[in-house]
Amino acid sequence: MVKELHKIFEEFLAKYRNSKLAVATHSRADVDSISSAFAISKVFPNSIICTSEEMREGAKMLADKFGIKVRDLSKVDKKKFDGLIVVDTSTYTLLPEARGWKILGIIDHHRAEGRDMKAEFEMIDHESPSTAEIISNLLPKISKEEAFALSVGIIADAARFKSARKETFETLAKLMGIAEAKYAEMLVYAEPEPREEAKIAMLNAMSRVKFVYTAGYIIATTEVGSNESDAASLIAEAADVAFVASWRDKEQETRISARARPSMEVPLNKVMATVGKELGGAGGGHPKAAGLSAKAHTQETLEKCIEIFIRFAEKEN
Ligand SMILES: [Mn+2]
Repeated sequence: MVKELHKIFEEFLAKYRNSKLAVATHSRADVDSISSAFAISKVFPNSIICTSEEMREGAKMLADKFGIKVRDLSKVDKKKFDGLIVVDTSTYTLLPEARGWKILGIIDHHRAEGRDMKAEFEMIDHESPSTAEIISNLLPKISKEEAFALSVGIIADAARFKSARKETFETLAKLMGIAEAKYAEMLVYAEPEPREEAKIAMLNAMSRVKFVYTAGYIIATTEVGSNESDAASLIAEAADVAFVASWRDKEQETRISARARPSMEVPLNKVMATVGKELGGAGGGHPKAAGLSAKAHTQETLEKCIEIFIRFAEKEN
């Protein structure tokens, strides 16, 4: 844990503890962002929790379990609040409703590409596999419920510990002690049973996979109507890298979810940032799990992903 973050957090608390705040997750909140918002809202007693778009399954289950009241950020009157705390993102692409809000604090673990939010207090550690891990080490006191929720966030974002570090296990062990819950119980929330439509979307994505073997890597691409990140994770179990496209009619844009095997060395967050920029959108994320939005059709976007990926891969060699 970066020592500096503790100091920033203490100053942040001292200044805004009693302010009227909204704590917001990124859109389509996952368990990392909802558990982070839940824990942070506890230390700011006059805060509410906000999200945008429908939450993911695990996040919904966690919210139900602990009675976490979640409001739609676009329907909250910002004039009635002193400001916003954003958790688990620092880009407007993933939380457009934050525009116009005074952002007082950001707690996030994503890399700098695509970061366009600015806050008075920024607690960002891109070495951390989850925001929940950062927060677990910032909070002076953690209740049983918060410990359970944060554990789930850590388990989910570390992708079954593929991206874990020593601190991840130490933090999780400490939280599990407080939560008094079994790992299997937490896994139900961290990796919820997919719905039928998600299973069908993943199988459809797999049936349409195309792949090329170039620059020393097997690159798979496919298209799907929804669940692109689930499909990308699944396909990247076999291919070195998977780019899964999904067309969004409402936004008239393509979303790409990119995933890589642990041995793949090209930083996907940089690939996504470059492709996003070239196609009028934005991208970012982590080296082995990243995404983008682009103002282009799915095929064109996928072709661009391969082109830029190869450019980066050749630079590595
Ligand atoms: Mn996260």
